[in-house]
Amino acid sequence: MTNFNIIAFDQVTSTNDMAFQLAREGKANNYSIIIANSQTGGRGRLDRAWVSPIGNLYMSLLLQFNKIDRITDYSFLSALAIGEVLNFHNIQTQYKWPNDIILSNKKLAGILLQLEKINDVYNLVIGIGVNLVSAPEYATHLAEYKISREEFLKKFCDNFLNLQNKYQQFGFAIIKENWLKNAYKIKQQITLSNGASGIFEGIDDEGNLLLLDNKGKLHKILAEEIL
Ligand code: BT5
Repeated sequence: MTNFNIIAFDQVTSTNDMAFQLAREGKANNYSIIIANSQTGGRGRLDRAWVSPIGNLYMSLLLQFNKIDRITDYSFLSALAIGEVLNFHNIQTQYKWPNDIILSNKKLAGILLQLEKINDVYNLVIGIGVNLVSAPEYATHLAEYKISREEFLKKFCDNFLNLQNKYQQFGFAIIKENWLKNAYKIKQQITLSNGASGIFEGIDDEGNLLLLDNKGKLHKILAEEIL
């Protein structure tokens, strides 16, 4: 049985930064989880800020590998682990490509993967923010459901291990299949941050978005946002 080692802080700049710092110091290792009550420099992708007041969940799960490819598989796997916690509470969310969790068309949670090689070991940090009690006005939260941070974290860890077992046995296909069942705007018209628009057909075996343009041509999108 894998033991998650939870290391808790009151306030940090970012739990992802703290995870790397502790990994460098040998104080965090495989399956360590850094949590904090609040973050002063919470981050999203492309250095965007993650609003991080007290009360929500800010966590970073550290995984260590001797060799790693297919890092982004873990982004989809983590999204499923979050989605399944919410399903358990009868909350139906959707997965927005590449890494958001959406509730009633608004962002509820985000995932930030970062990788750093330290002494020949690949340290993958999966940073997760879930709005348990509050959110910026353009986003949404779970306050009415009264889910504690501890409860959420415990369920997340169970789900993560389950999914990771399946992933190790069956590969990305099993993750992809489940992710697609709940994908936000799937088979609908979407516009991307690069201005391209078309039908969101699905994702490929690398997790790239497949966009069908109005001339019937399928485009593989590696890194844009759905607007
Ligand atoms: C993400 O980035 O969605 C990844 C967020 C990961 C946050 C966690 S918290 C624990 C760990 N430590 C960190 O420092 N980070 C991770 P992205 O897809 O780039 O989305 C960022 C955008 O989401 C921002 O530009 C805002 O528009 C929006 N946003 C910021 N704070 C939010 C919040 N609390 N809830 C919902 N949306 C938010």
